[in-house]
Parts: sequence; C-alpha cells; structure tokens
Amino acid sequence: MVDFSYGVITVSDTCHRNEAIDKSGPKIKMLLQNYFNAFKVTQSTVPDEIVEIEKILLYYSDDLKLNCIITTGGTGCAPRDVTPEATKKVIEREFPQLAFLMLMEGLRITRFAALTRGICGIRGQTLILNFPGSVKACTECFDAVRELLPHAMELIC
Ligand code: MTE
Ligand code: CU1
Repeated sequence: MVDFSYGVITVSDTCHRNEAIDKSGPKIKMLLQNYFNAFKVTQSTVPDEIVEIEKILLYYSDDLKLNCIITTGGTGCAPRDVTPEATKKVIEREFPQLAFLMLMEGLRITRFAALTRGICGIRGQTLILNFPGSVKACTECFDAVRELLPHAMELIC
C-alpha cells in the first residue's frame, strides 16, 4: 500500500486549554495506524475558532501536503461549533458524498448522528473530513469511510 500521510486535528476549547483530555485525536491516530499502517500521522489540538482551524488546515494541506486530514469535534449545533464553517473556507472541491456515507452509517446506529454538520472536501491533494467529537462517534465515522479512503487518496494525488 502507498505510504499516505495523515493529519488529525482535535477541535476543542477545553482540550486546547488542557481542561479536558483529548481521547478522540489519539483514537483516530490509532485507527489509522491499525488499519493503514500509517507512520506519518501529524496531530494538533486547536480551540473552536474559525481562524485557528483554518490556519492549521492550510498548514497541513499547503505546507505539509498531507494526503488526508481528519478533524474531530466542533461539528454540532452549539454556538462555538464552527469546524464545518472553517473547513468550507479552505476546501476547493466539495465531497458531500463522504459526509452522506458517514451519516447513513451513523443513522443505522443512532438518530443522533443527524446532529453533526460535518463536511468533507478536497484542497489540492488533500482530502479533508470532519468527524464529530466523541470517541464513539469518530470511531463510527472512521468505520464508515475506511474501506474507500485509500482509493480516494490515490485518485486525488
Ligand atoms: N455520529 C455517530 N455516528 N454516532 C454518534 O454517537 N453523536 C452525535 C453526532 N454524530 C454521534 C454522531 C451527537 S450526540 C452530536 S452532539 C454531534 O455528533 C456533534 O458532535 P461534535 O459537536 O462533538 O462534533
Ligand atoms: Cu450530542
């Protein structure tokens, strides 16, 4: 398998301030390592601020040129949930089918899956996916897309 590079961004005010322990970021990293033998996983935690999220997405895609970025958190409907808005600013091509697939699979498990507004898209050679913030939800989202991620990354670059 081609050696793809990944970025995992935890979007959370409390994790950024060290008031909560980030469990979802490490979980996604572990899933990437387990399923894709991913060696290159770059991780960051940023607060729920559009500018901060946008900055790290641009850095990961334009500077580090990672093949795939997965964000976790900030996708709900609370006032500070702005990850989809930040993602919308950086993507050049929308990829709503991936978000749709995650929603469809999520709905088989819980109706609460409809409470995420996460989006997916492509910037340059980087695929960007928004996952919800809980370990349960992001594991379910990963399971929904993992089979087709390598092929999608192959096509993008
Ligand atoms: N998606 C799946 N597959 N499984 C879940 O349990 N939880 C939902 C939703 N998406 C859930 C899910 C809930 S309860 C919320 S509030 C939203 O994700 C938003 O999460 P976030 O704001 O932490 O990103
Ligand atoms: Cu919720």
